[in-house]
Amino acid sequence: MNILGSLRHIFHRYTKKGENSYVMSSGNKNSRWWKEGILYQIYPQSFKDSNGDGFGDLNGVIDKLDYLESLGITIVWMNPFYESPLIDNGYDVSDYRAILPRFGKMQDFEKMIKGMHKRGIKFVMDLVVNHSSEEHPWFKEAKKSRESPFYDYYHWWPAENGQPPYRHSLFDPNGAWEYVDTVNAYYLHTFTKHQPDLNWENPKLRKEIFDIMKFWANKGVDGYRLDAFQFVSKDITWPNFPEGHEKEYVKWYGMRPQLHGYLNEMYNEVLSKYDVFAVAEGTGNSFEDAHNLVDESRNELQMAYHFETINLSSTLARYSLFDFKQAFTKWDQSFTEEGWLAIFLANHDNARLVDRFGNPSERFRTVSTQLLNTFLMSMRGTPYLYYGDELGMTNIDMPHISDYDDIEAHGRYQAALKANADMNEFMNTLNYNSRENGRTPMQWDSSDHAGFTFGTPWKKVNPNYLNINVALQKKDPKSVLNHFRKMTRVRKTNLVLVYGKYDLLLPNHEQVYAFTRQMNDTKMLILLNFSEGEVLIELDELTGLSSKNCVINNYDDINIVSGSTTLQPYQATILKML
Ligand code: TEU
Repeated sequence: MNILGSLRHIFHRYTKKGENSYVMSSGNKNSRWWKEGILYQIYPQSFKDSNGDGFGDLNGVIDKLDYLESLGITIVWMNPFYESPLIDNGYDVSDYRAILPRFGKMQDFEKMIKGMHKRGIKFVMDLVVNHSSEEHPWFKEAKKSRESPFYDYYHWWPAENGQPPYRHSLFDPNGAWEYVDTVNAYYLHTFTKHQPDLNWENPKLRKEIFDIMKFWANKGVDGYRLDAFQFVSKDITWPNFPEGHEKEYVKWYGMRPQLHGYLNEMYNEVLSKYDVFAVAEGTGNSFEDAHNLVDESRNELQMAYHFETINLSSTLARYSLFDFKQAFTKWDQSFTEEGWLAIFLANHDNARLVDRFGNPSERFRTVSTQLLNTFLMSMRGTPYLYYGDELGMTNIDMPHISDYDDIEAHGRYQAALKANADMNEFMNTLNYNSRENGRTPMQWDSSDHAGFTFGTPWKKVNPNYLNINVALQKKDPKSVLNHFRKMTRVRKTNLVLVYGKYDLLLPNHEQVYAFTRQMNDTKMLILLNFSEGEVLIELDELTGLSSKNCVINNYDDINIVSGSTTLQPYQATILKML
C-alpha cells in the first residue's frame, strides 16, 4: 500500500470504529475486530421464511435480528443468496450483483445489513468465484464462440488436441471436463458440470471480481468468505497427473504459486481500501501454505480455515480425543506469532456438531453441545458457530437416497455405485455424514414446521423440533441456548480467551481436554470432559481454586479438593486462575 493508501486505511478504521465497541479494545497493535469477533453462520434458505414459500429469506433474517443480538454474536456470515439456478444451493452464481428473488430484494439486503450494524453485528458475504453458474451471462457468451471476449473467462481444452488430461471433479464422478460442441472444446469444472471454473489467470476476469467485491463493500459488507479459494489458480500447461493423484487432492489442485500474486492484487485493489477482512476456505498443504495466505506482512488474506480437525469425524468411526487435541494444539502452536485462523467444528458442508463431536442421545445432548460451544469459544482464533448449534440441533434420519436433495450426495452415490461399493454401508455413512443433515430448517418453536415457515418447507424439519427449539430453550436457564449466550459474554469480556497463550495440559488423557490461556496477568483454566463417565483429574493448576473461580460451568458445581476434581459427564468449565 502506498502512503496515501495507508492514510486512507487508517482514516477508514477510525471512522468506522465507533460502530463496534470492542474494536481495538485490547490495545495491542495486533488486535483486530475480526479477531475479537464471534461469528455465526446463517444458511439463509433454512433460517426463517417470512412469506410462506417454504424457503428462508432476508426478511426472515430481519425478523430475527433481535434474536441474533441476544446470542451475543458479533459477525454474521451468510451463505450465498445471489441470483442462481440453485443447482448447488446458491454456490452456482448467475449474477454476482443481484439477489435471488426468493431471498428478497436489494432493499431487503440493505435493511438487513443496516439492522445488523445497528446492533454491533458485522456482515460477511460468501464470495463464490472459483466458478460461476453455467447460467451466468459470461458463460453463456463464452460458449457461443472461441472469438467471444468471454471465452477466456473460463478454462477450455480445444477438442482438436484430443482428449483432455484427466482432471478430477469433487462432485462429478465423470471427471472435471465437459464438452461443448459450439466451440468444439471442453470446459473445466471442479464441482458439478453446472459450475464452470473461472479463469483467474485472465487479468480481465480478476478485475471483474474485484469490482464485484467493491460493489458489496460499498453496500457495507465487512468481510468475504472466499469459497474453494485454494483452487482458483490452475496449471494451464495442463500436464498429465499420475493415476490416483486425486487422493491427495489439495496437493495436485490447490495452492498454485500464482495464487499469491492474485491475492496481493485483491488486497491492493479491495481489501486494503475498506475496513474488511477475507477468510479463505482451505489452507493448502502445510502450515507454511497457511501462513503464506494469512500473515499480515504478506498483504493477502486475514484469516483461513483448515479442515484437519473437522475431518476427524467424517467417518462413522469415533474420533480419538487424543488426535483432536493434537490437531488443535499443533495448529495453535504454529500460529503463536503471526497469522490468524478460524476455529470451527461445523458448517453447511458437514453434518451436525453434536452428532459428530458430541453425544446426541437424549441424556447427553445438552451437556455435550454446551461443552463443544465452550471449547469453540475458548480457543485462540475466531470462533465460527453454525446456526442451530446454539440449540443442539441434531442430524435428521435420511436412510434412502431418495431422501436427499443435495447434488453432492447424489454425486457420491453415483461414484459409490461405479466403484461397486457396499451400498448399505455407503448409505449408513451418508446418513451420518451428509452435509444435508446440517441444512434442515431452524427450529424456532413448537408450532407447525418449527415456526420456520407457514408454508411447506423446502426441506423437512427435524421431527425432534418439539423438544429442541428456541422458544423452549429461552425459558430454561440450563438450556444449550442460555449457556451459549453466557459463553459469548465470557468470550467478549475476557480477551485472554481471544489472544492469550494456549498451553495444553494432560496431553495423553483420553477423556479430558484441559488447557490454560494466559495473557499478561490474567490466566484461565479450561476443563472439558469429552466422555459420558465421571473422570477424576489431578492438576497443579487446580490448587487453591474453588467453584467460586468458575466463569462458566455447564453443571451447578465443581468440587475441587486439594488439586483434584471429579468432572461430570461432558462437564465443561472455565476457571479464572489469575
Ligand atoms: O466447498 C468447497 C469444497 O471443497 C467442498 O468439497 C467441500 O469440502 C464439500 O462440499 C464438503 O461436503 C464449497 C462450499 O462450501 C460448498 O458448499 C459448495 O458446494 C462448493 O464450494 C462448491 O461451490
